[in-house]
Amino acid sequence: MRAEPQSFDRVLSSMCTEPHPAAREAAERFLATNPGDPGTYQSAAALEDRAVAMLGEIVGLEIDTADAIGTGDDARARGGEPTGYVTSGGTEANVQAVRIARERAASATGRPSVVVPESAHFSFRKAADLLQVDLEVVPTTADHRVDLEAVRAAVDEDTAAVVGVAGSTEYGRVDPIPELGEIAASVDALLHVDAAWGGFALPFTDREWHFGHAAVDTMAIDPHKMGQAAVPAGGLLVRSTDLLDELAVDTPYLESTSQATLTGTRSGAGVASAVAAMEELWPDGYRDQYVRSQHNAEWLADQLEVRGYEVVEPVLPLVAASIPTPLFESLRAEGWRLSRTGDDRRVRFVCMPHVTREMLESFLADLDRLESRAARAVPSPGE
Ligand code: 0PR
Repeated sequence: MRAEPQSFDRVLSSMCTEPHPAAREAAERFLATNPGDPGTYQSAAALEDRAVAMLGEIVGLEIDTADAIGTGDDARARGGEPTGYVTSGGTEANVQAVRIARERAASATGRPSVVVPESAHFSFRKAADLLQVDLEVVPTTADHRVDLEAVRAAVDEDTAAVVGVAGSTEYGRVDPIPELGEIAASVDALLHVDAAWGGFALPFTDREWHFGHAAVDTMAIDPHKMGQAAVPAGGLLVRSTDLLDELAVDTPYLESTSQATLTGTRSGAGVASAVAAMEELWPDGYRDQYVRSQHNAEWLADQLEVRGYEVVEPVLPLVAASIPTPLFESLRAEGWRLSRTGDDRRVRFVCMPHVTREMLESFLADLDRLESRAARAVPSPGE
């Protein structure tokens, strides 16, 4: 096999990044372990407890490590303790959160629904399909955050969960989480927060978004995005073990008694790399990275504005800008990895840790060169 992975030096569209060296090393070391079988792979399972405890610290959820997944009866007997597990990514965390809510719902019609903003990731569509729940998509306002009035109008006795996004995929926006919690509680629904991408940046902002700030029941936060862990390492955090138990199935021939994960065999590499990255970077390394990435995003936004492009200002390190399609295509042809929003085809620049100022300068130099070439190609009026 001679293929090489892509280099990150022109990647501006991805929510993944170069893993931290310690995370890469840990991933390699734990490649052949399976935390899905904690009775056999005990050190991987212990690392998962550690991962969940550290994620809990990041999202304001105090977790007794003994209560993390894999401990079966013990955890259940204690009940009510916050917990979670390392998922394959944000998709699994979101699917499982919807599954918890569906299991919990005492739906009047027998067909529970989940209210999501239009800014929600497409994984909620997968969840709705798989779990046969209705997805009620509500609009966002001009600032790309969920329209609270529309959420109030959408919830009813069939609502199993209300979803808020803390760091949206397309615009990096944070929904008003405490208000969504109140609306969810008013109809006895759960509140799920999707912080899959934003979760490792948000602790360093002044926004109210975490378990300690609001009535959050479940949350997605992915080490394999801003957390600088290797893929696959997502996170699902749950306010209490009785909620996680909604997912548990019995595992008769394993030494552990039940399993709440969606996948069975799963890589210990993601788990180990998540712990290694968080031990290296939480909190100072993540803070420094957030500050660097946010400055880069703001600098890029200014540079694009000066050049006359319409820019959606970065709240988190993600800039969206209107760049004409032919120019977008020329940039892609030069090797720049760019992608666009679904609605008005704005180019998204995700300022992940591998995105440096030098890289952005080199991008802008290409943009200017291609732009002036395009301008020269258009005959001026009267020619
Ligand atoms: N929630 C949010 C807010 C997300 O942005 C994403 C993924 C997910 C959930 C789903 O996470 P997983 O992809 O880990 O299951 N957002 C990116 C997207 O779909 C994922 C991505 C990552 C895309 C790397 C490209 C890429 O190179 O745009």
